Amino acid sequence: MNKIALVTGASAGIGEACALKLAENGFDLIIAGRRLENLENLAKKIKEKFNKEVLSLCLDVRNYEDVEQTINALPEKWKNIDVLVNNAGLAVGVSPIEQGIIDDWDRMIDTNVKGLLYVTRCVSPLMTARKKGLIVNISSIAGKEAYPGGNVYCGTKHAVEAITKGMRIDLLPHNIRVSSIAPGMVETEFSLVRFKGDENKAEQVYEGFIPLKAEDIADSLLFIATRPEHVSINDILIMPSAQASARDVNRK
Ligand code: NDP
Ligand code: 8X3
Repeated sequence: MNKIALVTGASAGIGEACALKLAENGFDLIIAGRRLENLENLAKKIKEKFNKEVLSLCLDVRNYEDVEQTINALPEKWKNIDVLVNNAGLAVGVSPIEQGIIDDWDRMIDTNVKGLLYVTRCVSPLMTARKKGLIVNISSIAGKEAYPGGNVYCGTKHAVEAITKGMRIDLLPHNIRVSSIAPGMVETEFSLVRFKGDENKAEQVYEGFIPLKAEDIADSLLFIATRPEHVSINDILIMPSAQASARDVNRK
């Protein structure tokens, strides 16, 4: 069996690109997300293009019972997960804090923080038992800075940064490497989700400059995943050339 990678949020954007990149480079894939149809299309593509084995998991990372049951029910050979990519996540809304929408806050905190923890809680014991593994958390420039209307989303990604550091310390005796990738603006479904389906608002986010592509993040992931075992890439901050900070974008 080849090395195995589990990618959460593989039904779109960065997660989908990461799954494709890992399959192209020899990994068998467990792909997870809520939209099963997207996952099945991706699985078909991976099998046809790269001749790799794929397991699709219809999974909402916010539901701990489902996460636990799904990971426990993996066929034995699929439990040998070498790389976990904690990618599932979202921003919802840009309201200032005093007008914040509680349901938006809950969705972000439950997905970006608790979901990442739930998946890690269930997968990391499989890694500690084998004394090997790599966990890559997808953070954000929003994990390093705050910006107007970013309040809770930035809070969740700051949490991802802190949790990543804590995970690295706890998993050190078990020979498990923990990395984070913090992207600036990447053109995916991210802004469409943030603006609740408003295509005009979503398109405006990427107007007048060249944003990152999901494949750019997949390249960073592949770099991390293909270092020799004595090398840990702890942190990658990757931005479009036209972006200098969360708030500074050079638009033409
Ligand atoms: P997309 O909206 O394109 O993809 C998000 C993915 O997360 C989808 O596959 C979605 O799948 C999955 N997801 C969302 N909620 C859940 C859930 N409850 N359970 C399982 N899966 C879920 O956005 P991106 O690809 O851009 O985002 C991926 C990650 O990258 C996120 O963590 C995001 O915060 C981060 N990021 C994005 C940046 C950007 O500019 N795009 C920049 C920095 C970081 P489904 O809906 O099928 O469940
Ligand atoms: C996504 C990038 O700048 O919208 O994490 O926070 S940003």
